[in-house]
Amino acid sequence: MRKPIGVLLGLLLAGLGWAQNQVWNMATPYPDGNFHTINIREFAKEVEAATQGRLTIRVSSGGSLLPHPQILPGVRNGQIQMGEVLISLLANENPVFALDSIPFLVGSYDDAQRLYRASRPEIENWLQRRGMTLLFSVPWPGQGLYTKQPVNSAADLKGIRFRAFNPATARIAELTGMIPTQVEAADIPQAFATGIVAAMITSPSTGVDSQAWDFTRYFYDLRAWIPKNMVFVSRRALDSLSPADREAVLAAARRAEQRGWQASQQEAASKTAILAQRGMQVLQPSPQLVADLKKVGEIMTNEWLKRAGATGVKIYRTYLGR
Ligand code: PCA
Repeated sequence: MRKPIGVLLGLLLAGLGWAQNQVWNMATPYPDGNFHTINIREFAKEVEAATQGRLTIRVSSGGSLLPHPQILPGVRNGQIQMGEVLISLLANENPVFALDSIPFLVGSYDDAQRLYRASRPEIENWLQRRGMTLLFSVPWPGQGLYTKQPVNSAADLKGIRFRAFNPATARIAELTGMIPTQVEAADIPQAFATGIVAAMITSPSTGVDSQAWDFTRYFYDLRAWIPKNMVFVSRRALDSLSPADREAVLAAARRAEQRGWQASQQEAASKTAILAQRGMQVLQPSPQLVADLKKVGEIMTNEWLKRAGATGVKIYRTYLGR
């Protein structure tokens, strides 16, 4: 008795174009213990519960499913259904993606939230035009400087081999006379161990993930910018859900975004404390170092404005409130 009903229901759903139990493969470049990944797994759990198992999201962390630069193309071409990337990794695709990685453009989470609100429509449109939907975006804690030697000004950085993670960090290195090499978060310990790099600017979270105390001694708490990740899905995959299940995914995404912004702010303090516990010198940057890096930020803002185009400038103005 039961089986024919199940078959009929299946045919009915198939006729409506809604697939039944689905599995989405989701790739993130960041490791399991990271707060972004923990948040995403919570999102996946909520989705599975809300859809009563009709949708399972299988999260692969640490770039194990696809390397970071392949994650967005992978979702776009249907190889996987969902992904997370650092938004500013895509800076060369659209100027809006570079905005959250300009040094000292934002000075707080409130600023970062306003910048996100101003840029979100363009980020969404960009993804939509390529067959993808933005689910949520969560910031990293403010970015600080990790070095082996004390650094009191940009002059002290000259000639140092520097770990870059996007075009903006490569540009910061150039403007301060450092030598940048792009290194994914998962490869940081090895890059330091083999001498490819000797300094980096990243969050306390990534410092703890990579056990920065093994290869650097100083952490300067610059909070120089607040970059964001975004989690997105293939629109085709999203559209294959029933309207109710689709709404369940979007509602869980809204909760994940809120949870993530809160977790990020807590991380900033808790992970900085771990750096100190592990023996790193956690220091306030000198006024000279801050002034030097603010100058770098001004140069980068001007460079950005030159290539931002009308949409970019509008977003920037909206953020500034003028
Ligand atoms: N962690 C990532 C991006 C920004 C951050 O805080 C990384 O270092 O690759």
